[in-house]
Amino acid sequence: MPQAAHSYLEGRVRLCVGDLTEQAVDAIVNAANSTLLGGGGVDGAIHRRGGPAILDACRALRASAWPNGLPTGQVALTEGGRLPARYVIHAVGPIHGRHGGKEAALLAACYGNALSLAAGLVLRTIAFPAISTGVYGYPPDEAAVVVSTTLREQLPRHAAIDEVRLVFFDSGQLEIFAANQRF
Ligand code: AR6
Repeated sequence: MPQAAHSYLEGRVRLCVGDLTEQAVDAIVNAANSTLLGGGGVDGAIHRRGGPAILDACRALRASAWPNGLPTGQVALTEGGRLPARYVIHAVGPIHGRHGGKEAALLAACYGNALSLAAGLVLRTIAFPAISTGVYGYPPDEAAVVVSTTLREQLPRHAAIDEVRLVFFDSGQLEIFAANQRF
């Protein structure tokens, strides 16, 4: 379980080290790419563990709502397949250095849009990976500022959400977040 020292906003935000795909929450957020058709990192892990139903649902989204792919900063919902989580919220994070200075706003949009989608479905627990801080190269200390500020500003609007869990792959990443957060 996360330690008390790593909980913020009256316990509504908790940090933990672990595998996102093992989180038994209402929804986990995927650090996807705009194709929605899978990739490496946390995206690959979600599709492996969740099974083909998630990819089928992503293909259906491409055939309907997002024929040209999901734009950066936007989110889309699928079922969770065989994951412990009921839903996956696919979010496309910014590639660091590729959005002409709009990277922070786009990263904030991923978190904000995922929260809004979850709240609209009356979901109570949602777990995020550190979007964009892997293959997409977003510096984790800068991401911590953006993510914590976004949650601090937006979580009060979503009273139904009990817990936002920020899941880090290793304790070093969690400590960078904790040292740079602005809750
Ligand atoms: N559980 C928790 N965190 C994880 C896990 C896991 N199972 N696996 C990786 N991480 P990344 P991005 C951490 O690269 O930077 C994919 O190919 C990882 O250590 O998964 O947003 C997509 O298809 C890092 O801190 O996502 C896109 O093309 C964080 O998750 C692209 O990568 C995010 O790393 C997206 O890149």
